[in-house]
Amino acid sequence: MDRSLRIGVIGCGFFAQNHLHSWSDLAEKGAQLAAVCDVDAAKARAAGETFRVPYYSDATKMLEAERLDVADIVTRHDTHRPLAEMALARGLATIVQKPFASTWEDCIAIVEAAHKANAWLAVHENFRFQAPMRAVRKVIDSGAIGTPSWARIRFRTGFNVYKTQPYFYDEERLAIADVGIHMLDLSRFFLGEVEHISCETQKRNPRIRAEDTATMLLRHQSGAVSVVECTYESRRLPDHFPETLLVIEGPRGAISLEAGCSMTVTSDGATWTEDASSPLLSWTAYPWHVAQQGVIGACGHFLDSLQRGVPPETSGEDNLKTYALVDAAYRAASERRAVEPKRWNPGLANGGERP
Ligand code: NAD
Ligand code: 89Y
Repeated sequence: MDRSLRIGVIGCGFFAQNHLHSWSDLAEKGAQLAAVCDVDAAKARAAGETFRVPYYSDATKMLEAERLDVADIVTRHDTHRPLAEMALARGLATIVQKPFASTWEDCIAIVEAAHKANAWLAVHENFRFQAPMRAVRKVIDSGAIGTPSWARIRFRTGFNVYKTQPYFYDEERLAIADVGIHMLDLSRFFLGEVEHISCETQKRNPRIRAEDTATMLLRHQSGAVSVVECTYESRRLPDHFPETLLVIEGPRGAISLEAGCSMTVTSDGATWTEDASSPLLSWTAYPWHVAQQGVIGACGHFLDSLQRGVPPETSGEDNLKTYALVDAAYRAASERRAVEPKRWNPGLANGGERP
Protein backbone atom coordinates (compact mmCIF):
# COMPACT_ATOMS: atom_id res chain seq x y z
CA MET A 1 0.00 0.00 0.00
CA ASP A 2 1.32 3.47 -0.91
CA ARG A 3 1.38 5.39 2.36
CA SER A 4 2.97 8.51 0.88
CA LEU A 5 1.17 11.83 1.24
CA ARG A 6 1.65 14.87 -0.99
CA ILE A 7 2.08 17.95 1.20
CA GLY A 8 1.82 21.59 0.14
CA VAL A 9 3.24 24.19 2.54
CA ILE A 10 1.50 27.58 2.55
CA GLY A 11 3.71 30.37 3.95
CA CYS A 12 7.51 30.15 3.57
CA GLY A 13 8.55 32.69 6.21
CA PHE A 14 10.63 32.40 9.36
CA PHE A 15 9.08 29.40 11.09
CA ALA A 16 8.05 27.52 7.93
CA GLN A 17 11.72 26.66 7.35
CA ASN A 18 11.39 24.16 10.22
CA HIS A 19 8.32 22.60 8.61
CA LEU A 20 10.05 22.33 5.24
CA HIS A 21 13.06 20.58 6.78
CA SER A 22 10.82 18.33 8.89
CA TRP A 23 8.76 17.14 5.92
CA SER A 24 11.97 16.52 3.96
CA ASP A 25 13.43 14.50 6.81
CA LEU A 26 10.19 12.49 7.02
CA ALA A 27 10.37 11.48 3.33
CA GLU A 28 11.37 7.91 4.17
CA LYS A 29 8.23 7.58 6.28
CA GLY A 30 6.01 8.77 3.41
CA ALA A 31 5.95 12.56 3.63
CA GLN A 32 6.28 13.97 0.15
CA LEU A 33 6.89 17.72 0.14
CA ALA A 34 5.11 18.39 -3.17
CA ALA A 35 4.89 22.19 -3.50
CA VAL A 36 5.29 25.45 -1.59
CA CYS A 37 3.57 28.80 -1.73
CA ASP A 38 4.05 32.33 -0.37
CA VAL A 39 2.47 35.60 -1.46
CA ASP A 40 6.01 36.95 -1.26
CA ALA A 41 7.28 35.52 -4.56
CA ALA A 42 10.94 35.72 -3.48
CA LYS A 43 10.28 33.58 -0.39
CA ALA A 44 8.27 31.07 -2.42
CA ARG A 45 11.06 30.81 -4.96
CA ALA A 46 13.79 30.45 -2.32
CA ALA A 47 11.90 27.61 -0.64
CA GLY A 48 11.03 25.96 -3.96
CA GLU A 49 14.63 26.05 -5.12
CA THR A 50 16.08 24.88 -1.79
CA PHE A 51 13.70 21.95 -1.49
CA ARG A 52 13.46 21.29 -5.26
CA VAL A 53 9.69 21.51 -5.53
CA PRO A 54 7.30 23.65 -7.62
CA TYR A 55 6.57 27.03 -6.03
CA TYR A 56 3.61 29.39 -6.21
CA SER A 57 2.68 32.87 -5.00
CA ASP A 58 -1.04 32.08 -4.93
CA ALA A 59 -2.38 29.29 -2.71
CA THR A 60 -5.48 28.79 -4.88
CA LYS A 61 -3.28 28.15 -7.90
CA MET A 62 -1.14 25.69 -5.95
CA LEU A 63 -4.20 23.76 -4.78
CA GLU A 64 -5.58 23.73 -8.34
CA ALA A 65 -2.35 22.63 -10.00
CA GLU A 66 -1.02 20.06 -7.52
CA ARG A 67 -2.76 16.87 -6.45
CA LEU A 68 -2.20 17.47 -2.74
CA ASP A 69 -3.32 15.32 0.19
CA VAL A 70 -2.28 17.77 2.89
CA ALA A 71 -2.17 21.57 3.22
CA ASP A 72 0.26 22.74 5.90
CA ILE A 73 -0.55 26.38 6.75
CA VAL A 74 2.39 28.27 8.28
CA THR A 75 1.25 31.85 7.79
CA ARG A 76 0.36 34.22 10.64
CA HIS A 77 -2.94 33.91 12.50
CA ASP A 78 -4.86 36.54 10.50
CA THR A 79 -4.75 34.38 7.35
CA HIS A 80 -5.41 30.99 8.97
CA ARG A 81 -9.19 31.00 8.59
CA PRO A 82 -9.48 31.83 4.86
CA LEU A 83 -6.60 29.52 3.93
CA ALA A 84 -7.88 26.64 6.08
CA GLU A 85 -11.43 27.03 4.74
CA MET A 86 -10.09 26.95 1.20
CA ALA A 87 -8.07 23.77 1.80
CA LEU A 88 -10.83 22.04 3.77
CA ALA A 89 -13.45 22.85 1.12
CA ARG A 90 -11.31 20.76 -1.24
CA GLY A 91 -11.32 17.92 1.28
CA LEU A 92 -7.60 18.25 2.03
CA ALA A 93 -6.21 17.15 5.36
CA THR A 94 -5.24 20.49 6.87
CA ILE A 95 -2.65 21.52 9.45
CA VAL A 96 -2.75 25.05 10.88
CA GLN A 97 0.08 26.62 12.89
CA LYS A 98 -0.70 28.06 16.33
CA PRO A 99 -2.40 30.27 17.32
CA PHE A 100 -5.25 28.45 15.60
CA ALA A 101 -6.82 31.72 14.33
CA SER A 102 -7.31 35.36 15.31
CA THR A 103 -10.55 34.83 17.26
CA TRP A 104 -12.54 32.07 18.96
CA GLU A 105 -15.23 32.48 16.27
CA ASP A 106 -12.64 31.96 13.52
CA CYS A 107 -11.34 28.81 15.25
CA ILE A 108 -14.88 27.41 15.46
CA ALA A 109 -15.50 28.25 11.80
CA ILE A 110 -12.42 26.22 10.83
CA VAL A 111 -13.51 23.25 12.98
CA GLU A 112 -16.99 23.41 11.44
CA ALA A 113 -15.55 23.61 7.93
CA ALA A 114 -13.60 20.42 8.64
CA HIS A 115 -16.76 18.69 9.91
CA LYS A 116 -18.70 19.80 6.84
CA ALA A 117 -16.03 18.49 4.47
CA ASN A 118 -15.43 15.39 6.63
CA ALA A 119 -11.77 16.36 6.50
CA TRP A 120 -8.90 15.70 8.92
CA LEU A 121 -7.72 18.80 10.82
CA ALA A 122 -4.74 19.42 13.10
CA VAL A 123 -3.32 22.44 14.87
CA HIS A 124 0.46 22.55 14.82
CA GLU A 125 0.82 22.90 18.61
CA ASN A 126 4.34 21.54 18.87
CA PHE A 127 5.67 22.12 22.40
CA ARG A 128 4.02 18.95 23.74
CA PHE A 129 5.96 17.04 21.06
CA GLN A 130 9.36 18.25 22.31
CA ALA A 131 11.55 15.38 23.55
CA PRO A 132 11.65 16.58 27.21
CA MET A 133 7.85 17.00 27.30
CA ARG A 134 7.34 13.45 25.99
CA ALA A 135 9.82 12.25 28.67
CA VAL A 136 7.88 14.05 31.43
CA ARG A 137 4.59 12.64 30.16
CA LYS A 138 6.08 9.13 30.14
CA VAL A 139 7.00 9.46 33.82
CA ILE A 140 3.48 10.68 34.66
CA ASP A 141 1.96 7.79 32.70
CA SER A 142 4.21 5.33 34.57
CA GLY A 143 2.49 6.36 37.83
CA ALA A 144 5.87 7.15 39.46
CA ILE A 145 4.61 10.38 41.06
CA GLY A 146 0.92 9.44 41.31
CA THR A 147 -1.78 11.71 39.86
CA PRO A 148 -0.27 15.21 39.44
CA SER A 149 -1.70 17.65 41.96
CA TRP A 150 0.46 20.78 41.52
CA ALA A 151 2.70 22.22 38.79
CA ARG A 152 4.68 25.25 37.79
CA ILE A 153 5.30 25.58 34.05
CA ARG A 154 7.40 28.47 32.81
CA PHE A 155 8.89 30.08 29.74
CA ARG A 156 10.99 33.03 30.88
CA THR A 157 13.46 34.68 28.55
CA GLY A 158 15.02 37.95 27.46
CA PHE A 159 16.21 36.48 24.14
CA ASN A 160 15.58 38.95 21.33
CA VAL A 161 12.51 37.29 19.81
CA TYR A 162 11.67 40.58 18.05
CA LYS A 163 14.61 40.12 15.70
CA THR A 164 13.23 37.01 13.98
CA GLN A 165 9.56 37.85 14.62
CA PRO A 166 9.33 41.65 14.19
CA TYR A 167 5.54 41.50 13.94
CA PHE A 168 5.55 41.00 17.73
CA TYR A 169 5.88 44.78 18.16
CA ASP A 170 2.37 45.34 16.76
CA GLU A 171 0.42 42.31 17.95
CA GLU A 172 -2.75 43.19 19.90
CA ARG A 173 -2.17 40.12 22.09
CA LEU A 174 1.43 38.95 22.52
CA ALA A 175 2.88 36.88 25.36
CA ILE A 176 -0.16 34.71 26.12
CA ALA A 177 -1.35 34.31 22.52
CA ASP A 178 2.12 33.62 21.18
CA VAL A 179 4.01 31.53 23.73
CA GLY A 180 1.70 31.35 26.75
CA ILE A 181 -0.52 29.29 24.46
CA HIS A 182 2.16 26.55 24.47
CA MET A 183 2.43 26.71 28.27
CA LEU A 184 -1.36 26.47 28.63
CA ASP A 185 -1.43 23.52 26.25
CA LEU A 186 1.26 21.83 28.37
CA SER A 187 -0.77 22.43 31.52
CA ARG A 188 -3.67 20.56 29.86
CA PHE A 189 -1.32 17.86 28.56
CA PHE A 190 0.08 17.16 32.03
CA LEU A 191 -2.77 18.01 34.43
CA GLY A 192 -5.95 17.75 32.36
CA GLU A 193 -8.77 20.18 31.59
CA VAL A 194 -9.20 23.45 33.44
CA GLU A 195 -12.06 24.66 35.60
CA HIS A 196 -11.00 28.30 35.93
CA ILE A 197 -8.03 30.60 35.41
CA SER A 198 -6.75 33.88 36.91
CA CYS A 199 -4.15 36.03 35.24
CA GLU A 200 -1.99 39.13 35.68
CA THR A 201 -0.40 40.64 32.58
CA GLN A 202 2.40 43.22 32.32
CA LYS A 203 3.91 45.30 29.55
CA ARG A 204 7.49 45.69 30.72
CA ASN A 205 8.93 46.66 27.32
CA PRO A 206 7.48 50.09 26.45
CA ARG A 207 8.26 49.64 22.72
CA ILE A 208 5.61 46.99 22.16
CA ARG A 209 1.85 47.28 21.86
CA ALA A 210 0.64 44.37 24.02
CA GLU A 211 1.69 42.40 27.10
CA ASP A 212 5.08 40.70 27.24
CA THR A 213 4.59 38.98 30.60
CA ALA A 214 1.80 36.86 32.06
CA THR A 215 1.45 35.06 35.37
CA MET A 216 -1.49 32.65 35.39
CA LEU A 217 -3.07 30.47 38.07
CA LEU A 218 -5.16 27.51 36.97
CA ARG A 219 -7.52 25.21 38.85
CA HIS A 220 -7.85 21.93 36.94
CA GLN A 221 -10.96 19.74 36.93
CA SER A 222 -8.97 17.05 38.80
CA GLY A 223 -8.43 19.50 41.68
CA ALA A 224 -4.81 20.08 40.64
CA VAL A 225 -3.44 23.62 40.60
CA SER A 226 -0.85 25.00 38.19
CA VAL A 227 1.11 28.24 37.97
CA VAL A 228 1.81 29.04 34.34
CA GLU A 229 4.26 31.82 33.45
CA CYS A 230 5.59 33.39 30.28
CA THR A 231 7.70 36.45 29.63
CA TYR A 232 9.93 37.96 26.96
CA GLU A 233 11.41 40.38 29.53
CA SER A 234 13.36 38.20 31.95
CA ARG A 235 16.88 39.62 32.08
CA ARG A 236 18.36 36.68 33.97
CA LEU A 237 21.50 34.90 32.81
CA PRO A 238 22.03 32.21 31.75
CA ASP A 239 19.03 32.56 29.44
CA HIS A 240 17.59 29.19 28.56
CA PHE A 241 15.53 30.23 25.51
CA PRO A 242 13.51 28.44 24.17
CA GLU A 243 13.35 25.82 26.90
CA THR A 244 10.25 25.32 29.01
CA LEU A 245 11.15 24.54 32.63
CA LEU A 246 8.75 22.90 35.01
CA VAL A 247 8.02 21.17 38.29
CA ILE A 248 5.14 18.73 38.67
CA GLU A 249 4.25 17.27 42.06
CA GLY A 250 2.08 14.30 42.93
CA PRO A 251 1.36 12.25 46.07
CA ARG A 252 4.26 9.85 45.42
CA GLY A 253 6.91 12.25 44.15
CA ALA A 254 7.81 14.99 41.71
CA ILE A 255 9.29 15.69 38.27
CA SER A 256 11.56 18.65 37.72
CA LEU A 257 12.72 19.70 34.26
CA GLU A 258 15.71 22.02 34.48
CA ALA A 259 17.92 23.82 31.98
CA GLY A 260 19.63 21.61 29.43
CA CYS A 261 16.66 19.19 29.38
CA SER A 262 17.79 17.64 32.64
CA MET A 263 14.88 15.78 34.22
CA THR A 264 14.95 14.80 37.90
CA VAL A 265 12.33 12.38 39.14
CA THR A 266 11.52 11.62 42.75
CA SER A 267 9.36 8.59 43.43
CA ASP A 268 8.58 7.03 46.79
CA GLY A 269 11.68 8.60 48.36
CA ALA A 270 14.12 7.61 45.57
CA THR A 271 15.48 10.19 43.14
CA TRP A 272 17.31 10.04 39.81
CA THR A 273 18.24 12.39 36.98
CA GLU A 274 17.85 11.67 33.25
CA ASP A 275 19.00 13.47 30.14
CA ALA A 276 15.77 14.28 28.27
CA SER A 277 17.47 16.08 25.38
CA SER A 278 17.63 14.92 21.78
CA PRO A 279 20.53 15.01 19.30
CA LEU A 280 21.06 17.95 16.93
CA LEU A 281 19.76 17.35 13.39
CA SER A 282 21.55 18.53 10.24
CA TRP A 283 19.28 21.59 10.05
CA THR A 284 18.80 22.39 13.76
CA ALA A 285 21.03 24.68 15.81
CA TYR A 286 21.24 25.97 19.37
CA PRO A 287 19.49 27.78 20.93
CA TRP A 288 16.51 26.91 18.71
CA HIS A 289 17.12 23.16 18.66
CA VAL A 290 14.57 22.15 21.34
CA ALA A 291 11.80 24.07 19.53
CA GLN A 292 12.88 22.81 16.11
CA GLN A 293 12.89 19.21 17.34
CA GLY A 294 9.31 19.75 18.51
CA VAL A 295 8.35 20.59 14.92
CA ILE A 296 9.61 17.33 13.50
CA GLY A 297 7.98 15.55 16.44
CA ALA A 298 4.64 17.19 15.61
CA CYS A 299 4.95 16.60 11.86
CA GLY A 300 5.87 12.94 12.46
CA HIS A 301 2.80 12.54 14.66
CA PHE A 302 0.54 14.16 12.03
CA LEU A 303 1.94 11.92 9.29
CA ASP A 304 1.47 8.81 11.39
CA SER A 305 -2.10 9.80 12.38
CA LEU A 306 -3.02 10.47 8.76
CA GLN A 307 -1.56 7.18 7.60
CA ARG A 308 -3.49 5.34 10.30
CA GLY A 309 -6.66 7.31 9.57
CA VAL A 310 -7.05 8.60 13.13
CA PRO A 311 -7.42 12.13 14.51
CA PRO A 312 -4.23 13.80 15.75
CA GLU A 313 -3.62 14.49 19.43
CA THR A 314 -3.87 18.24 18.68
CA SER A 315 -6.99 18.10 16.51
CA GLY A 316 -8.96 21.29 15.86
CA GLU A 317 -11.43 20.29 18.57
CA ASP A 318 -8.68 19.55 21.05
CA ASN A 319 -6.97 22.85 20.36
CA LEU A 320 -10.18 24.80 20.98
CA LYS A 321 -9.66 23.87 24.64
CA THR A 322 -6.19 25.43 24.63
CA TYR A 323 -7.42 28.47 22.70
CA ALA A 324 -10.27 28.88 25.20
CA LEU A 325 -7.66 29.13 27.97
CA VAL A 326 -5.86 31.91 26.08
CA ASP A 327 -9.10 33.87 25.75
CA ALA A 328 -10.01 33.18 29.38
CA ALA A 329 -6.58 34.39 30.56
CA TYR A 330 -7.00 37.72 28.77
CA ARG A 331 -10.49 38.08 30.13
CA ALA A 332 -9.35 37.19 33.65
CA ALA A 333 -6.62 39.84 33.46
CA SER A 334 -8.93 42.57 32.23
CA GLU A 335 -11.83 41.71 34.57
CA ARG A 336 -9.57 40.95 37.57
CA ARG A 337 -11.29 37.71 38.42
CA ALA A 338 -11.08 33.97 37.82
CA VAL A 339 -12.74 32.99 34.53
CA GLU A 340 -14.09 29.66 33.28
CA PRO A 341 -12.88 28.77 29.78
CA LYS A 342 -15.46 28.70 27.00
CA ARG A 343 -16.44 25.25 25.81
CA TRP A 344 -17.38 24.40 22.27
CA ASN A 345 -20.71 22.67 21.99
CA PRO A 346 -21.70 22.19 18.36
CA GLY A 347 -25.31 21.60 19.46
CA LEU A 348 -25.72 25.23 20.53
CA ALA A 349 -26.26 28.04 18.07
CA ASN A 350 -23.36 30.14 19.44
CA GLY A 351 -20.98 27.17 19.57
CA GLY A 352 -21.60 26.83 23.28
CA GLU A 353 -19.82 29.99 24.31
CA ARG A 354 -20.69 31.00 27.84
CA PRO A 355 -21.97 34.54 28.15
P1 NAD B 1 6.43 35.15 8.95
O1 NAD B 1 5.80 36.48 8.78
O2 NAD B 1 7.92 35.06 8.97
O3 NAD B 1 5.93 34.17 7.80
C1 NAD B 1 4.60 34.12 7.34
C2 NAD B 1 4.66 34.00 5.84
O4 NAD B 1 3.33 33.80 5.34
C3 NAD B 1 5.20 35.27 5.15
O5 NAD B 1 6.31 34.90 4.35
C4 NAD B 1 4.02 35.77 4.32
O6 NAD B 1 4.41 36.36 3.09
C5 NAD B 1 3.25 34.48 4.09
N1 NAD B 1 1.83 34.65 3.75
C6 NAD B 1 0.94 35.53 4.28
N2 NAD B 1 -0.26 35.38 3.71
C7 NAD B 1 -0.15 34.38 2.82
C8 NAD B 1 -1.07 33.75 1.92
N3 NAD B 1 -2.34 34.13 1.85
N4 NAD B 1 -0.62 32.75 1.13
C9 NAD B 1 0.68 32.36 1.21
N5 NAD B 1 1.60 32.91 2.02
C10 NAD B 1 1.18 33.91 2.83
O7 NAD B 1 5.81 34.52 10.28
P2 NAD B 1 6.40 33.29 11.14
O8 NAD B 1 7.20 33.85 12.25
O9 NAD B 1 6.98 32.29 10.24
O10 NAD B 1 5.03 32.75 11.80
C11 NAD B 1 4.15 31.96 11.08
C12 NAD B 1 3.28 31.18 12.05
O11 NAD B 1 4.11 30.31 12.80
C13 NAD B 1 2.55 32.07 13.09
O12 NAD B 1 1.26 31.56 13.29
C14 NAD B 1 3.41 31.91 14.34
O13 NAD B 1 2.67 32.07 15.55
C15 NAD B 1 3.88 30.49 14.18
N6 NAD B 1 5.09 30.18 14.94
C16 NAD B 1 5.08 29.05 15.66
C17 NAD B 1 6.17 28.70 16.41
C18 NAD B 1 6.11 27.43 17.21
O14 NAD B 1 7.02 27.07 17.93
N7 NAD B 1 5.04 26.68 17.08
C19 NAD B 1 7.30 29.54 16.44
C20 NAD B 1 7.29 30.68 15.65
C21 NAD B 1 6.18 31.00 14.90
O1 89Y C 1 6.66 32.44 18.61
C1 89Y C 1 7.16 31.63 19.63
C2 89Y C 1 6.72 30.25 19.62
O2 89Y C 1 5.63 29.87 19.28
O3 89Y C 1 7.71 29.44 20.04
C3 89Y C 1 8.91 30.14 20.24
C4 89Y C 1 8.67 31.50 19.60
O4 89Y C 1 9.15 31.50 18.27
C5 89Y C 1 9.34 32.64 20.31
O5 89Y C 1 9.06 32.57 21.65
